[in-house]
Amino acid sequence: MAAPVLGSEPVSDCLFCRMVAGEIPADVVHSTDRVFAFRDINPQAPTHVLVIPKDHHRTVGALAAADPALLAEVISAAQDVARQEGLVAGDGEEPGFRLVTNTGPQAGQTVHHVHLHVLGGRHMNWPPG
Ligand code: DGP
Repeated sequence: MAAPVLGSEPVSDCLFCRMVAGEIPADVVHSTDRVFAFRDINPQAPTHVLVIPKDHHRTVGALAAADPALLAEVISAAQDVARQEGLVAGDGEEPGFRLVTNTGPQAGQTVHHVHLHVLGGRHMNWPPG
């Protein structure tokens, strides 16, 4: 049977589904019933955490269409991670962070289970490469 495109069932050959299932180790920084966050294996900044829904959805657009409340939970978890990592600015303070979600090959999406990159701890340039 073909793998689901918009469905939420775990996908056996999905790296991130396997990390959620505990089959592949992850440096977990945040976990709830529906959301999971772990450090990126190839960090691009002092803080580089990936925040994902535990359910499998391929892209942010697919998740928004299938379960907008879950997308809100993922964004809220990213904010919690940023706070936990000391990246949320207080009044007049310096820190900040960037949320990135790559969609499709031209944008550099390599893992087809939607994820938010939480990047911080260094000055960010714009536009991104
Ligand atoms: P993207 O290129 O936007 O699809 O991001 C995928 C990210 O996943 C990339 O920054 C590297 C990360 N990644 C790939 N394999 C692993 C892994 O086995 N463990 C962890 N922690 N991260 C991984």
